Amino acid sequence: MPHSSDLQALAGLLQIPQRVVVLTGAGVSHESGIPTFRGSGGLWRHYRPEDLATPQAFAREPELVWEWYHWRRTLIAQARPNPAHHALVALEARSPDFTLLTQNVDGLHALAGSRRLIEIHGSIWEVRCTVCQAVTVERRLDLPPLPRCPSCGGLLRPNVVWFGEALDAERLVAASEAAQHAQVMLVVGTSAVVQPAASFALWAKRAGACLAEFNLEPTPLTRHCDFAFHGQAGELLPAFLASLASRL
Ligand code: BJW
Ligand code: ZN
Repeated sequence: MPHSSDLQALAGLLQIPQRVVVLTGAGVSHESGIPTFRGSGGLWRHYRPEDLATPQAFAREPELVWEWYHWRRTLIAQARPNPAHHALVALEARSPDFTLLTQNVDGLHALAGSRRLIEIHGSIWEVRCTVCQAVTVERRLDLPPLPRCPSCGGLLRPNVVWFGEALDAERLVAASEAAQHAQVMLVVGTSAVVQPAASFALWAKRAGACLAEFNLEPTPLTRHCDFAFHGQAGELLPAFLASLASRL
């Protein structure tokens, strides 16, 4: 089925209250100066994911993995939410039933003011003890190269989900339920290749949702979408919100 790129038509659908779910990825934070993972300038072009984002890599070379996370934490600490993050806050405010599922670990959705938010891959601002499993918020940037747990002395790790690791069970259930009950699902700035996140959109579609993608380029999900908009999320989403507002 060919998809539409008519923002007004998508805005028209939301004139009637709908259960809205949004799935975001690294593309949403790109305009805040945070590199994406894949594609030109993506993090994976310089580092192999299996070297950095797996439990095996951390067991083998925790210094290297922490070095990467110290660098990213410093970069993200300087970043501010962009118009795409703000547009999603505005969409939440006008939607009676709204859930934002993000793969991003940077915390920018929360900083922008999103509240009905599930960070399915965790947060770069939390650490977890590899021994006692305690999770704590840690925003200091001057951590030692290999930070240790203040309670038990165990090695700390970023509280994020690496390849081969299970998503937090509660978040996974909440995200799956939201996806399966969505009437409209917006998929923004994700390459839609990492599971299970990419499948949330397909489950929503299978359960009858209208699927709309906002991305610089087509993804494996595009052919399943009812709407596909190509461009910068920071321009497309505010334009979409403006279309909604002009219909009030
Ligand atoms: C713009 C833009 C602009 C740019 N405007 N757009 C089934 C089949 C095959 C494999 C698997 C499977 N199930 C599980 C797997 C394995 C694996 C997986 O998916 N592998 C695939 C790569 C093949 N999945 C897992 O391992 C997951 N775990 C799991 O399933 O566990 C099962 C299990 C059960 C029980 C016990 C044990 C295990 C976990 C996945 C964790 C992913 N982790 C990372 C790192 C997080 C921490 C960190 O950030 O440091 O998450 S990897 C990385 O990819 C990160 C991201 O969240 C994730 C997705 O990337 P994203 O967000 O899509 O970014 P990009 O860069 O890929 O795309 C950016 C997009 O934006 C592009 O499309 C651009 O065009 C666009 N863009 N600028 C609009 N301005
Ligand atoms: Zn501990």
